[in-house]
Amino acid sequence: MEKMNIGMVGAGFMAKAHSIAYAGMPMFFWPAPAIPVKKIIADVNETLAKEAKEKFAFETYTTNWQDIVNDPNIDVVDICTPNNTHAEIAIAAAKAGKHILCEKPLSLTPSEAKDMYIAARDNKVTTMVAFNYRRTPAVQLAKKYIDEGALGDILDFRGTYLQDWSADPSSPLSWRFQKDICGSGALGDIGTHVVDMLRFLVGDFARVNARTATYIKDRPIQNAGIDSLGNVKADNTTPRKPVDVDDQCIFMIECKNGAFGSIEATRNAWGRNNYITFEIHGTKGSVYFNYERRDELQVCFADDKSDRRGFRTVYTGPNHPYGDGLWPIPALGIGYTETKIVETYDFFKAIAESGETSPNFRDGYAIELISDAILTSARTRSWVEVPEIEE
Ligand code: SOE
Repeated sequence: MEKMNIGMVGAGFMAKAHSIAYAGMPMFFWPAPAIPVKKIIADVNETLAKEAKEKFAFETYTTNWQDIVNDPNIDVVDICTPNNTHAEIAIAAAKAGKHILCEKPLSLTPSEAKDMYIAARDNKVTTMVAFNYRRTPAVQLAKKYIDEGALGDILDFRGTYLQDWSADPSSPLSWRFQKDICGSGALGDIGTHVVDMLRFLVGDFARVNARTATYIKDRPIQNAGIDSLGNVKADNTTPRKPVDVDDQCIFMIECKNGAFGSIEATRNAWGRNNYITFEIHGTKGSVYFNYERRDELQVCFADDKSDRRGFRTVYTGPNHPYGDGLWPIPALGIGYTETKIVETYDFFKAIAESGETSPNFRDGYAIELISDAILTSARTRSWVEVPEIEE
């Protein structure tokens, strides 16, 4: 069976998630489209890189990502670094003929995303952006129902991504709160996950109308290092710096197919953990999904008899998307890891079959255009058209 040599850039939270996925993918999906081989991991912090080599079972490590891109034995470059580094690494990797898995969001700006998309297209490499939540089997089941026409014409939808890990003002000013590193706050970090899911489920966005807010105006400085996601609080002697990104983003959406909806994203919602939800209404039925109950999809079909019509729970398992590879009993428990394993499977399958998968860099570019329109709308307090992709 073909092997695929991986070079990973970044040794933090996403490096762990992706490393587990490389190890687990062949155990769930056999015969695997290829066997991932964890060759090199890079991090600017040598201590982190050295530790990650051991912890995530790579053959070697480096502090220089160019060693990975320039290594002729590397097939795939996996970008697990903060958003401001994605473009330089991805464009160099594409020009070196490497297939690329890049963490979300794709880039800081639509211009960077366009350059990344064109570099990948012109060098004929397969790409994926790690919007993993769409690969939850229950989300794929919703897509199956929609594509089969079981919900009829889609009328409206609403999505949320609510967390509370940065609701405490003593949560540090990590890279996720510095515009020159992250691009935007809740919108880019978590709102784009819901944008990806609802583009996938309902269709392309035509125009948006948004509001953003920054509730916590300054935070304790965090000097580089891994983002502790609010689990490490700074004491009140630590100097503070202003926050220049959104804490909250709420926006309305008109889709090209006429569907109308809204999305809310904030990391300051006390009591909400990883509260990714959507509810979609069609002329023949509705679906509701809550990632915190991710084995379940709530469904209601208009042609149910009137004395028994209502939302009922479908528990995903072997008879549902990816069921041939995942656990053999419904509701045995899909986890975050399984969504990353499915992501890796689809990415490697696309490479092996020299096909395309999604979300790829073209989708990532489209999402950057949507994010930019959202921020413009919030600034101008008006509806803003989402530009077409410039091929
Ligand atoms: C922080 O909000 C975060 O780690 C996001 O960056 C991830 O994309 C999401 O999957 C979990 O929360």
